Amino acid sequence: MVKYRHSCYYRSKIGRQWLPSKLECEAMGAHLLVVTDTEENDFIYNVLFRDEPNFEIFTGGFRLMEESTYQWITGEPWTFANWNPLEPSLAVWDTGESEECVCITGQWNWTDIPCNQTRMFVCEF
Ligand SMILES: [Ca+2]
Repeated sequence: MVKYRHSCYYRSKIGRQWLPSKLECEAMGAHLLVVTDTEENDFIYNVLFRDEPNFEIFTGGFRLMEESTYQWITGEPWTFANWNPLEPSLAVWDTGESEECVCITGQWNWTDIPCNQTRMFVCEF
């Protein structure tokens, strides 16, 4: 658990699909990571995953299948994003499988991926 500004952050020990990740955070009284500004985004890279440049984690960013815009599970405004220039793609490029969950990657940017993929995740308190 790491404290930063007004929140504490918990790194999962194992990877899960997005929905079980969300539920595990909620069971702890937390929510999946919500990144609301560049300082918090930098904290994730510079502190939480400083020694793991290839990390990939689920966040609390998602979209409804019928919509093309993303939102945070907490309902906080979507005021900041750090998408890869080619993202969000909304679908897997070759299979067309829908992508509805936001993943932060070690390439210093975000991508959307299918929610049924397995990733580590961060809970925010
Ligand atoms: Ca994508």
